[in-house]
Amino acid sequence: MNNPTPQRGADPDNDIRAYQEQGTLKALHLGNRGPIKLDAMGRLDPMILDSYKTHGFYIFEGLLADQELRELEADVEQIQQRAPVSPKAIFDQKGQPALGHNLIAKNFGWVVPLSDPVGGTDKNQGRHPVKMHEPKRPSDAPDHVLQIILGSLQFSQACLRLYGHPQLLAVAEAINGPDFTPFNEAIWIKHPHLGGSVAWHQDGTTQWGRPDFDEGTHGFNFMAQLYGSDAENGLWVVPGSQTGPADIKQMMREAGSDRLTKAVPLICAPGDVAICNRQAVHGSFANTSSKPRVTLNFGFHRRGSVFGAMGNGIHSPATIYDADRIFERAKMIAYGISARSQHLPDEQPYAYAPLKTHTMTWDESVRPSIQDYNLLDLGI
Ligand SMILES: O=C(O)CCC(=O)C(=O)O
Repeated sequence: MNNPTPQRGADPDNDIRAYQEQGTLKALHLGNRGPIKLDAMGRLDPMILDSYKTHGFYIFEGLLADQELRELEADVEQIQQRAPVSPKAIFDQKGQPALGHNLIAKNFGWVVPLSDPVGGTDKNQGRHPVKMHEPKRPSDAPDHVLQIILGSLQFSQACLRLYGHPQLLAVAEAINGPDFTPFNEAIWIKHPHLGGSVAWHQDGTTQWGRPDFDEGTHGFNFMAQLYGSDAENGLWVVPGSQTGPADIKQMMREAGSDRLTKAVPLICAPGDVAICNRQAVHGSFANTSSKPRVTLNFGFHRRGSVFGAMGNGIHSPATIYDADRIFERAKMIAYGISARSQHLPDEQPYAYAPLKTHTMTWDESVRPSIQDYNLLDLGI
């Protein structure tokens, strides 16, 4: 059968509202949300881990303090001001050399307003098999809007400090083991009335066939919410779909449109941090609402999933990941911890086992060495 094209009913506005309301209710009844709970040894409450394993995502409510949120917001604002003015530009809106103009990696991703740039194409190893509905753009919409900023730790001290968050790193340890490794980092921006969609997909592309495959093989992402997220502007996830490869085309046929029947939105307040299994089917619709969404993504893997694996070529050039490569990339964890502990000296820093015999202190003299650090992202 051909790819299903997104259909909308006779009264599309009513239909979408009903889908959003039902999805929101379902999401709030899953029981996979609440404050983070760690014991005196810094171990995550096993009930949280179970809930995450069952649903493929979990929301830590109210995790980020107001001050940290304000610092993140200021940095994200600054990055956007200093970003190239358009996809091929090398200057920012003030005519200054844009952030990243001197880097090898292409860190700024753009989208035609309200469009779906990847669904139904072979981009990203063809992992987005179906096209999303593309609402009509406002007549005054720009040609492109910024959708994603990669390698964000080199552009923002607040993001680097968030990366070293002791409670979040304890969660990474609980999910992936104490020798967990980085994946990548990204800032997702969904501009009000303009933000494009991210077609339904499962992130993992390379490890589905391994003999020891399980629901955690392709790791997970933290998704920290700057302004919150809801059914209109947020990411949607199909709970429980992380256990194996999903037939997304079939799911879409069953739904009769791009509104997958079992999907639910991430309902988050500012400062909530979700964890989302990279194998879970997820995606987001074009943001026709008046609410911005900014999500700070940073992901982690099990060492056993990346060591010796061939990279997927999506996040960095494809190569086999050996111990040196993992060590080099993992230095960002140590720098994050160090930057954070200088900024928040009263907080107990996380002890990252793989680098415990190395002293890696963050200071400005280190900055040149982290330029283009994301060329070493560990994509699988
Ligand atoms: O936040 C979004 O809208 C998309 C995020 C996503 O697809 C991902 O992290 O893989």
